[in-house]
Amino acid sequence: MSKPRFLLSTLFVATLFCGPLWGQSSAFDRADVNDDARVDRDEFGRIIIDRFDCRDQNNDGAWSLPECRGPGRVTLDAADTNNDNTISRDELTDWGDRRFDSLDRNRDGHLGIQEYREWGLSDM
Ligand SMILES: [Ca+2]
Ligand SMILES: [Ca+2]
Ligand SMILES: [Ca+2]
Repeated sequence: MSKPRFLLSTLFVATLFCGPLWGQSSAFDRADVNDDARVDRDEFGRIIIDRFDCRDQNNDGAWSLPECRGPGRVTLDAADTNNDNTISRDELTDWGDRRFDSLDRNRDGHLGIQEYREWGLSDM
């Protein structure tokens, strides 16, 4: 494989797993694993953990400050409950639970596309 093609393929795979390249409905479709047109708590949690694994570049099981760049800073402030300036997997899971509850405005235990759209990965 030529170098430009290799770089393009790498970019594609990284985007596929680490961030949205397509519109919100595609992001919603990817989150909605069982295709029931809504995102439940487990599906939401899976997205959160996928993001965690992608961002944990040194594989130490936590997000440190450099790994929380950009919008991730918002998550750091909200999720770092023990104030050690890193986010553990458990802290992120707990934050995801709270975030799910705040997004689920009609309290039906699912995120519809409108509710999910409000999130849009903007705080991770
Ligand atoms: Ca679903
Ligand atoms: Ca922490
Ligand atoms: Ca809902």
